[in-house]
Amino acid sequence: MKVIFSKECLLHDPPFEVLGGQRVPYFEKPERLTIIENELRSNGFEISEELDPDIELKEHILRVHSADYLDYLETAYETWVKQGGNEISVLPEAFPHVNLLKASPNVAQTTNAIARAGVSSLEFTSTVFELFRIPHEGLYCFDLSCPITKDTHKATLASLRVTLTAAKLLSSSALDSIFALCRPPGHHAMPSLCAGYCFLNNIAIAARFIQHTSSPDTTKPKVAILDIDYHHGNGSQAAFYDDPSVLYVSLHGENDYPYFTGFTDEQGSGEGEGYNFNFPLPRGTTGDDEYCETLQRAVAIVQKFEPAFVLVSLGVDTFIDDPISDFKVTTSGYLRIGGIIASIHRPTLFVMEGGYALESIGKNVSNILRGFESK
Ligand code: OKP
Ligand code: ZN
Repeated sequence: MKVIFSKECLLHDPPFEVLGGQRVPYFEKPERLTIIENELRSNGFEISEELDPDIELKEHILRVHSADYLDYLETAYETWVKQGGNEISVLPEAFPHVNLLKASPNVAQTTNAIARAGVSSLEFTSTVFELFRIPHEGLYCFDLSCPITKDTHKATLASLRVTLTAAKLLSSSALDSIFALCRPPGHHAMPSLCAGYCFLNNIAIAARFIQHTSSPDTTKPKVAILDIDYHHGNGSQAAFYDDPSVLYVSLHGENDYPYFTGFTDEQGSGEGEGYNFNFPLPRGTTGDDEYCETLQRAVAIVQKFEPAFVLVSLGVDTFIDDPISDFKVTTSGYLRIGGIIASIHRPTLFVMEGGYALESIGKNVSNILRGFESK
């Protein structure tokens, strides 16, 4: 399987995040990628750092994200520093909660740069921000895991270019599969929100990219997203919630981050009803057998959909020793998982998402890909 990678993905390197009420070293580290890269190399995978320069990223990003959010990601660091913020990173400390705004519409008039509240009633959005020169950060973020450093924007674009280069190769040649080895990850990112280490939703943008760049005389290809990261991909779910041409199926830890999404009764809306499937699994007890059993059911749903392409949100934070997750999947379990995904028999794009156990992340990812290939 060919692997696409870029060193620019390593540029995003915030020193800390706030987790469990504490300041802790950032879990989503650049080393994650270099460890995987080295392991894949020593397993004989071909790794290409040649990215496609012709893909107009912005055009494709705008199919999933809003223009003002994109503008925010591009300028947030600069604006923050200019207004006296620290030079480490942009990190909000107050969020324009809808109930706060309902009670006091005047919060939109704050000009206090230190409060860093990023306030607006949701109807006003960015126009008012520009008018009053109000800091944006709280508006475009829903947790404390997404510090924006000097190079974050550059890294997020590299991450996306890796993904779209891989998507283009898969959809334009006769490849069975390809792996986008990228970070920051994407599946939590919403149209106008970063969170869960995610800024741009790589896999959602790739799904739209494939649909929009396929030959005009064929019908729009159906795409299935299979999300095997430990966390529910709220952003990917939201991007296609009312769209029957993109199926979203996720296995994830029950009652864990992002906490407010991922329940079984989220099944899609309007025309998209019946094209969204969530499989929350119990924390603490879900091991190889339980996981693979549910994955078989998820795969059966994907097969019935008959997608032209399968896009896999590849997280290995389901691993037994993952520091922020609660499943018990083992290193050899990933060989089985790869094999089950291969049984769909469709061209498959793997996109890197989570996985934080540095000692095993390389082997775990390589086992999924090897399991897929040997099936
Ligand atoms: C990103 B990905 C859990 C706190 C979680 C953010 C986790 C983001 C995971 N106790 N904080 O899906 O791997
Ligand atoms: Zn995850």
